[in-house]
Amino acid sequence: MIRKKFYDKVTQEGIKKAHSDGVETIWDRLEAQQPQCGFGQLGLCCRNCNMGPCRIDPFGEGPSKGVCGATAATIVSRNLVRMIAAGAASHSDHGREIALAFKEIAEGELQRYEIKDQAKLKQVASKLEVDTNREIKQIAEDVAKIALLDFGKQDEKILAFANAYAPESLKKLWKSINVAPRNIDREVTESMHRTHMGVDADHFNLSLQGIRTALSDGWGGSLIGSEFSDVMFGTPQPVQSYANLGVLEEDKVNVITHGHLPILSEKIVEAAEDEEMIELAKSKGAAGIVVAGMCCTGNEITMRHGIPTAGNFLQQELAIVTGALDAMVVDYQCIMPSLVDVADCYHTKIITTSEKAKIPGAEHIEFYPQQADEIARKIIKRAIENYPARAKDKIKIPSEKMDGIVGFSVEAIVEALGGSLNPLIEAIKKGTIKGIAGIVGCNNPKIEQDKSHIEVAKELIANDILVVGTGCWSIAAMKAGLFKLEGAELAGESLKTICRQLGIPPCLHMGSCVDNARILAVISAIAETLGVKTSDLPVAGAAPEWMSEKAVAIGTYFVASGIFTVLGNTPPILGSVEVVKLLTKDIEKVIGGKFAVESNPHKIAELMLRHIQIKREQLLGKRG
Ligand code: BF8
Ligand code: SF4
Repeated sequence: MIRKKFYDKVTQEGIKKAHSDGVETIWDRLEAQQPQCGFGQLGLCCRNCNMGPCRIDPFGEGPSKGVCGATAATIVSRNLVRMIAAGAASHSDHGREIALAFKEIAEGELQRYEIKDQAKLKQVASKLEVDTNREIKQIAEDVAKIALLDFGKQDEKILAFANAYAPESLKKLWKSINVAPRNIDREVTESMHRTHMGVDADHFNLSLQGIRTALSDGWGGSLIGSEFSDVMFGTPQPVQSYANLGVLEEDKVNVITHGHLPILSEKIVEAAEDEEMIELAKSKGAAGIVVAGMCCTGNEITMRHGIPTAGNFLQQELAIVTGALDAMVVDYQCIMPSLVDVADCYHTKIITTSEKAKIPGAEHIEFYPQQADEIARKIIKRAIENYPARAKDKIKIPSEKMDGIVGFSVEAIVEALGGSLNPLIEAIKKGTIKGIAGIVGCNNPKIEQDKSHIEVAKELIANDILVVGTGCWSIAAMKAGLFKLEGAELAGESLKTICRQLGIPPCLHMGSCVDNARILAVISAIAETLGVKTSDLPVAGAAPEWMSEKAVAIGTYFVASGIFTVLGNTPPILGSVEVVKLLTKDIEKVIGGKFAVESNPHKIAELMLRHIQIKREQLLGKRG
């Protein structure tokens, strides 16, 4: 094993059990991959055409150019732009699916879902300058139309959603350097075009397109996904929930819904609450049905209903290793194909549901929103029927689970503050809250699971920084008790007092990865109220344990929205000094934000604190 020590004891025990059951896990496979390709790690390998693959010698002894003449800077930046494009495409394709379902609801074609939050719809509509003094159906139709046009309009104008939501200062800046996103699909397509053999070779120019593509995600695809999910399923409000594998129950049918799409997970939750299903479970000898989430779809249903979360990215195999998981229902993104191999050693059914994401060896039950209820019941039924197949001697559910308060949408934060963001802004001005930090992103087996997530957050709150976050960070934070009201005990004196007054934890769960749009909204609103640029605010971001291409897109749109962002492990860019210098230094003058790379959690926090301190001094000095 590469790592003998695990921050989360549940993971430690799970790995031990996996090994004694003869199961290989992600950590074993990482070890088997060592040493990983040095060219790949540096971003110096190109296989964008069949004159290659080409690789550049980082030591200057071998070739310094590809067959076509591409330099290290060209190759590294092209590879990075492709990562951003894949990440943006993933979030945005998810956003599109939500928008399409929303359009059908608006048109009365999809009866299985409804517009649960009409007030939110009106709020979105008025931002988009859609007349809200009409029937809900008409408003919804217009809003859906605008969203879908953002995926395919052919003019040069900025996305309607980005135009409606981004602060004027950011839009002006984006326009001035020609990175305002025009069309969500177009930016991804153009990124693929520019990185084709023999197109864009200028690393700066390529990086600008990377930025434009990332912005089409953060202020486009993700934002649409997040806002429409609120309209369709309800805007999250504070609710108690639980996290870690201990949420599974031995005497009940256990179903985990894993992936990203709330259109599916919402219906799985409903189906499991169906009396008929509960009776069926009882007829098989179970005491009931537990639905738990995993990864971001888990975040979606915990935020809206307090449904427990079984774990974050690195725990997906270990959930099966409990021997008590009757079905894992997956849609797409962050789902390891290895789940099927792990499930082979137990009785768990892996059920794929998206036509876009099939796994050899899994059972495929395709999910259509038009038949959502029937299909969700069919899936739950499969889990129930599988309950008697458990091997009793293989069952071991860890007892650990942690409670916490989740559900901090922007609306919920505003409500907790008494109706506006002003008390937060005043607290920042006074210094009782020194600043805001966003911590987001994945787990990565190269990093001790959850350790950086938690230690960075703890150090920030101890320094009176309010921490908000999403994705697998949120699940880590919840498991560590940072979403408990008592979590405030770990905060600095003034943050502690504020948390007690407001009845909020010191770290706020803002949702899934597409909900990073919520963080952008809070930051933008604060900047606009203060009449400053987002890059002037005492705000910093971090993705301490990132691994996915989506995280690269997120980091990039945060930077391009003026936020200093620390990455906890190195992206594959070290092969080009020019690209490194651009992204960690020069880009700040262009766009207001920049990246830093640092793996030590204490140093990550230090970098963020220093940045926040500098911005505080500048901001308060400027404001007199
Ligand atoms: O979209 S944080 S491991 S689950 S990519 Fe994946 Fe990373 Fe988790 Fe959600 Ni986000
Ligand atoms: Fe090699 Fe250029 Fe082809 Fe890349 S695009 S594989 S560097 S020849």
